[in-house]
Amino acid sequence: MNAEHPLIHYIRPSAVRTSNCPGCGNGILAQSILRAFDEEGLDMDEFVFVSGIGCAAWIPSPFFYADTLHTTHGRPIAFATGVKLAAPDRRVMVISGDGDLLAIGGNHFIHAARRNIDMVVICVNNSIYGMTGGQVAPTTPVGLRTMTSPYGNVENDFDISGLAVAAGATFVARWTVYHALQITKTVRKALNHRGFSFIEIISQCPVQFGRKAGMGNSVQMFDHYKENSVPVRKASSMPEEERAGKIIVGELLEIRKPVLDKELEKLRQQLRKEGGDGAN
Ligand SMILES: Cc1ncc(C[n+]2csc(CCOP(=O)(O)OP(=O)(O)O)c2C)c(N)n1
Ligand code: SF4
Ligand SMILES: [Mg+2]
Repeated sequence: MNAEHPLIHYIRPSAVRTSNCPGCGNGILAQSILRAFDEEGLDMDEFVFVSGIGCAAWIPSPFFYADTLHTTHGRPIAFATGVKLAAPDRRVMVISGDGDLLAIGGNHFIHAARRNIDMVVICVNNSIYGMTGGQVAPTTPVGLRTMTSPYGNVENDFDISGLAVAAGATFVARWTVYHALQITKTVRKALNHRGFSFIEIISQCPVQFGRKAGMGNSVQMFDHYKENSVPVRKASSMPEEERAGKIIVGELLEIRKPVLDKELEKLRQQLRKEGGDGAN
């Protein structure tokens, strides 16, 4: 029997062995993303996948058999912006971690959302810096003991999807890795949206987060996601105290606004017509 994985042709032949720990949520997410490409019948050659540094950053690079840019910590959106503005015909997808995109990379994130740059950004929110040994992140819940908060985290955590909405993103969604099929559907939608699309994926890091937060192993964390996720429509009619501790999932925002590369092109054409500086 041929037991070849149906998505294997999307994986770079030299990179079929994953570097992720057993039970990590990253594998589920990688499959859900690739299934979206498969179902949309998209050509990976049209895309540039960009990531920073961290376990999540390994999802596209080196695994996706496509043009991938594995950049420096915190800078994938800056590189992705450069790609999109220099080569607007290429489609851009950023896949990286919560620390990478929202701690050191937070400024790039909010300004790319504000400018509505045409790219899909998928953030693996495992509430921790996984790759470097479990340091506190801006997504780490208050009270959690981590390597850098040995007496419990005293800092408030970000609602990163809320931040994306407030900063000006035009498509925003949140799922957990328990929602593998929903992730695929949402990624397909994001791929058909023009502008800054942000998808937050709550994912388990059983090694650096689960055992420290007392959430147990990957199966127990998975059960937690299943039992505590509430669809956004239902959540909107729930009293505040019932919503506490719940993970609000679903598509949170989809609006249309001018997209940066198209606006720049319009400006260039206008300046060319007027014989101004845009002629070059
Ligand atoms: C400028 C810089 N600062 C710090 C680091 C160390 N570093 C590498 S990955 C990382 C955090 C990764 O966390 P996250 O983005 O959440 O990814 P995860 O491993 O959790 O998927 C840090 C602090 C670095 N490589 N470069
Ligand atoms: S350290 Fe955590 S996030 Fe990184 S590969 Fe292992 S389980 Fe996944
Ligand atoms: Mg992380």
